[in-house]
Amino acid sequence: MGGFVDFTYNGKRLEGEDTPHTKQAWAFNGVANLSEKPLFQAKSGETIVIETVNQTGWVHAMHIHGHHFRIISRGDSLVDEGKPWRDTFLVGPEQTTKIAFVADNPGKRLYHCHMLEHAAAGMTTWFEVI
Ligand SMILES: [Cu+2]
Repeated sequence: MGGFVDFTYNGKRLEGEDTPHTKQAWAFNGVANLSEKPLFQAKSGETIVIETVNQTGWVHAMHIHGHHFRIISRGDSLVDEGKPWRDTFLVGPEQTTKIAFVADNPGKRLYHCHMLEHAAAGMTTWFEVI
């Protein structure tokens, strides 16, 4: 939804005309919905920084399962928003936000947009803490 870019869904590269059939319109790093491999793997206790670059014209409510995080920057600004632990953050159109957390809850965890129509349409990925 940021202008058509190539992305894959279920291991297949989608063309623009595939969208009505697959109902996939969003992607993380070029992959719509759950990929076979995790977005990343972390060792338990490892500090993780996720930089989310929103290359769309929409606001998204990014949500992580199994962990709480702090927002460490939005755009070029370091932030301290006073509510240090979160499980969801808003990322604005064309905005970059960095979050950090300690991956201390082993398992397979979702990272997705909490606007559930976006999540169902591709904006869902996962990571693994081992
Ligand atoms: Cu969204």
